[in-house]
Amino acid sequence: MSTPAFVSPDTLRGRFSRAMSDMYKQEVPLYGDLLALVGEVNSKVLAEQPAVAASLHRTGEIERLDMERHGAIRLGSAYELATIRRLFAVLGMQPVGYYDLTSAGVPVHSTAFRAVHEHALQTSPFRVFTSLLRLELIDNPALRQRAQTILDQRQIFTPLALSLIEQFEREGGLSPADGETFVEQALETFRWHREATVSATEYQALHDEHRLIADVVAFKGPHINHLTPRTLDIDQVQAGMPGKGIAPKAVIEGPPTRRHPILLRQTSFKALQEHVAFTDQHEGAMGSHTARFGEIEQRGAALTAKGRALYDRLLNASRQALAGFPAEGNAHEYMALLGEQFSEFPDDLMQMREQGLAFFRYFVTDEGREAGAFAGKTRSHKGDLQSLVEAGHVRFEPLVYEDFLPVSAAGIFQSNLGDHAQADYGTQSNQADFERALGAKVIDELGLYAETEQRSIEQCARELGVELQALR
Ligand code: OOG
Ligand code: NI
Repeated sequence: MSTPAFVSPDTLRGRFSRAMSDMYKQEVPLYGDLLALVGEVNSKVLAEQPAVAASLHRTGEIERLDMERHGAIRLGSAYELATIRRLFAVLGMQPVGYYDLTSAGVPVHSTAFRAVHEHALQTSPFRVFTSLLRLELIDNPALRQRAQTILDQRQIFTPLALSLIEQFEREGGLSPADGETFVEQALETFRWHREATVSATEYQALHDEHRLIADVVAFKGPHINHLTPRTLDIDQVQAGMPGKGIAPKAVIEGPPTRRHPILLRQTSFKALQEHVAFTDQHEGAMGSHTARFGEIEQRGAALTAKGRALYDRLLNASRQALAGFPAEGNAHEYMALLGEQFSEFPDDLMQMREQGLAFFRYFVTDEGREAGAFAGKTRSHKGDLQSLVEAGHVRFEPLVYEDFLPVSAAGIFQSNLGDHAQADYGTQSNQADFERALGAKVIDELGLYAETEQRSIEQCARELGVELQALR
């Protein structure tokens, strides 16, 4: 018997990402306008900054730029989280990282589903920030029980999606036709439903507890709440948004503007007021709910544990120096404080590399290739990466950050929930609970970056016919 030809999960992820974008464009037309603005700014940056363009060409990132986007969903139960993990596995996406948002007053904890290998990321870098509501943080027992009952009764996956997940797990893959069906069926989970699962009064009770609780519990499914394209210059997009009728939040989350971007900078525009029908309402008597918003991001270098510790320290210092949360009134002051603090973070790739602050990918240069061909066997001594870099035989490019930032995520949540939505849940981080609900451990993102970096060094060693020691 011949083995059936399975469609690659990477191909399916690319299709799913496109289908999601098409659906969201129809649901939220402003998203289409935002994509157009991001496209304009990206073309301008590529035309005006040849060094940026050259670096993106060398790493191959240029090919994924237009496909690049992340979405976010909020789930209500362990069943939903564990099943979404299985659903995303069909699309080659694994849970990476643990984010605790409770310390920022949002009763969820989260992970990011994404591809983990650089080749897979190159085919489709689609990611989904996935949060699980922590019902145990609702202190009104009757309301908590009611929310639990509602969530236990809903089924956010179609029967066909569930059976195709089982088939994928049983047989190790899906045929191209089944893959096509799977993409269509999986999309249904993320669709917006105007019909709520609760009455207007129940909605209000949930909403009064926390707006986010209403968003998760009162609806038929975990509607995708934003889809974020990647820009090469977030300051330009932020400045261009009002001209397109889009009102951005006051401050850009993450590090300040730099010559060599690090981690992730994000901004968003306010959630839309949507018409919804509660169970005790009929057409014509609609309620409203704010769920969905728009966001853009600029991605920079992935930082090592040391670089990340420096980032966290400088960010905390900036926020502490600012009395209160960054908002409309103190946006200017906050950006200035951020700029001052971050002058301590070297904005030079050579220094970032030498100080072990960021991850890089290494590539053999044309010179290196020529020298290698001439030198033949004589180079087969234990080479040292640093001397190859200094000789110009190997060059390095920063490895792009593929993940999220908890403080930024909290800022995005807050700006869309309204500034009054903060609650004090203390710090009750519980990764073990999250992983129990997920039915798996989350992958440590730093390990993934180190592996990609190491593979690029091994590739250089092979091409040059030398041995190179591992960096870390
Ligand atoms: C997720 C907010 C976090 C990001 O990019 O950090 C996020 C949500 O609002 O559900 O998407
Ligand atoms: Ni986001």
